[in-house]
Amino acid sequence: MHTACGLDCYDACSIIVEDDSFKIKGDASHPAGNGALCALLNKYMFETPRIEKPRVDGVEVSMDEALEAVAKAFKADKSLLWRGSGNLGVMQEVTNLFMEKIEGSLTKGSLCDGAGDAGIVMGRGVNKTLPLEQIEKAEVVVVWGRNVTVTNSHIMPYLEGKKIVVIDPVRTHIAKKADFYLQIAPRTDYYVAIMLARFIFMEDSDATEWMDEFASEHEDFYDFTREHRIKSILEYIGVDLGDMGRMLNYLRNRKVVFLVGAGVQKYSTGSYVLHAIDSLASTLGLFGQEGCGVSYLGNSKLGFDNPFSVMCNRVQKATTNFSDFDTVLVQGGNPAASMPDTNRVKKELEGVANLIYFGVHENETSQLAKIVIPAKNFFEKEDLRLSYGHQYVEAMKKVLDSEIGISEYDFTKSLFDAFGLAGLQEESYYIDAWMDQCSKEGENHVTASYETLPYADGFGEEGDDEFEFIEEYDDDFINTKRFRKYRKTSKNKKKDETFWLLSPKSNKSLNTQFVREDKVQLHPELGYGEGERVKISSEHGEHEFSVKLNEDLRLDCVVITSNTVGLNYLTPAILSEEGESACYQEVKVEIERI
Ligand SMILES: Nc1nc2c(c(=O)[nH]1)N[C@H]1C(S)=C(S)[C@@H](COP(=O)(O)OP(=O)(O)OC[C@H]3O[C@@H](n4cnc5c(=O)[nH]c(N)nc54)[C@H](O)[C@@H]3O)O[C@H]1N2
Ligand SMILES: Nc1nc2c(c(=O)[nH]1)N[C@H]1C(S)=C(S)[C@@H](COP(=O)(O)OP(=O)(O)OC[C@H]3O[C@@H](n4cnc5c(=O)[nH]c(N)nc54)[C@H](O)[C@@H]3O)O[C@H]1N2
Ligand code: SF4
Ligand SMILES: [Mo]
Repeated sequence: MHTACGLDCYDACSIIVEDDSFKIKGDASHPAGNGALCALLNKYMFETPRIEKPRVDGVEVSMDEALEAVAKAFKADKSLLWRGSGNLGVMQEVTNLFMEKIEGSLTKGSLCDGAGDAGIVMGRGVNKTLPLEQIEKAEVVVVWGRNVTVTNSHIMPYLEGKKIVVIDPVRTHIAKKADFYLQIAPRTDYYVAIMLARFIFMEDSDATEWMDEFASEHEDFYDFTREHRIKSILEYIGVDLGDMGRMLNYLRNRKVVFLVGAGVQKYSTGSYVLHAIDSLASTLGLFGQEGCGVSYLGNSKLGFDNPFSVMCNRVQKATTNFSDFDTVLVQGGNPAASMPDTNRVKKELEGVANLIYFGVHENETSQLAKIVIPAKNFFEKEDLRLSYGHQYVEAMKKVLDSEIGISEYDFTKSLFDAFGLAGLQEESYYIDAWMDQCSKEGENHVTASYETLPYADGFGEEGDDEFEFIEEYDDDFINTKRFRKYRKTSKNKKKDETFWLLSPKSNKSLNTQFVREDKVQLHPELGYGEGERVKISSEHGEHEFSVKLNEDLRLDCVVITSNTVGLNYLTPAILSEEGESACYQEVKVEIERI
């Protein structure tokens, strides 16, 4: 039997299940797989204890009693569904249909890729996924703020035999193997892209003919890049002219793919970064060409008619005021740890009369909930999986029977029944509605918007618009007092210094699912010892961590992976300027011995 991994990951692996023994393995024949599953599925997911029994007010009850308590909670005036990304199956959204019927609220915006997505839409009109076959045909792959060996390991076979360039403040595993590595200061990617574009124009390496047809405002863009002073900006990025020259050698007259990750855009200015990278790509004429393009987290639902799209009031996901609601259903998420500004979030969640947690594992949010409903995991229910990393669509088949938990569909059905509502179709109706909109490429299903050469005819919804270059950049953060103080004191003693807080993903967890961590990674030159306990603080909060030395970091950064308990006490409850996205890395922290 076949199914697919439901975890929130670029790869969306196809899985082969041996029927009687329930042994799972990767599907070697699938274009997005190499026969291997990652350690999360081989080990950590199955070692993590499940929530087995429902609870109401801390007391274990039967599923029927728990669902009755849920129905009663939804009789209250104001209710909210806050959905996380614990499972990326499309059936997660079936609960929308109930929220619409009771005129409840949903969320808008993003904890994840929203800022970058907004930047892409500003330039290209729509965010199409770059198909794997174009990555395969590239000569040069620029891995730009994506930690591919951890978060996207099944892309690795596609990088073989290519020139690899890495742009990342951390010397990652792929950076060590790269042909060229730029260890830039965090939050300077916008400038990197603008500088590279400026040099390409200066030396007449730009794709003038392509731009005349598809991006005709290129003269204005060249003028815009010239408003940026070269010397001070290169210093700010932490590179020199030689680095830029070497970088250009990989970009000039080559088939280039940029693999851009979430790392570049966890800032208020995240949309500008993707817009600038896309503008650089246009300067090189990389759209709609074989072996070229910009791959980011694509909009996998583009082109689909979504049976779960509803008209509901929506509140911000990254800065939700939970206490505005009587009843909050948290489904497949862990806002008490994954949202920014944990001090604020916990206080807000404590102010909710009926907090319902619907998930697979215990976490910070289940600990605060009045009602806890165990969910079935993705092996135990029917679903369908799209990917933000590639074009393939997989059926997620039920391959395991379990006494534990309830599926999102059955949960929704029980609420429709309790409220005497009509209009919910059979489960298979919805799965078929998605599958029927896919097309077939050989043996595999691909998304509704799949094209082998996206943007070949042009940009925008209809494909007949031009690319719009970036033409402005506003940055409040570097003008704040805090930042100036940092600049002035950076030559002072270490204890006065502030550090960028980077929070990439870990290979033992999927966000806050599975193995949790308590470490902060520091450069050995900062003078702390392995295992030493330190307090990390920001203007938003503080938390204690244990030191792990890592000489692959820049001296102005600390790293705390996103599965670390207490990380988000340090991060700000702000939204990106475009894209309504969390800005986890818009923060500087201090280190103190304890
Ligand atoms: N094993 C595993 N896989 C996962 C996940 C997981 O938790 N575990 N999570 C999944 C999810 S939800 C997502 S969104 C994706 C995200 O996966 P990625 O796109 O890989 O994002 P991150 O791991 O957050 O960060 C990627 C890289 O950005 C770098 N970085 C940080 N700041 C900057 C910067 O200012 N500029 C540049 N150029 N680089 C910077 C970091 O050092 C890191 O190497 O991964 C998915 N895959
Ligand atoms: N500081 C910092 N914070 C971050 C990030 C960062 O880079 N830095 N990354 C952000 C990103 S990219 C993301 S995507 C968010 C993720 O944040 P969330 O969306 O809150 O995801 P998780 O924390 O992984 O919690 C997922 C929960 O879903 C439950 N679950 C799993 N499968 C199912 C299922 O089938 N049904 C139901 N009902 N529940 C299920 C699990 O029990 C798990 O506890 O975190 C964000 N938080
Ligand atoms: S978490 Fe990602 S790499 Fe691991 S099995 Fe699932 S889809 Fe594949
Ligand atoms: Mo994410």
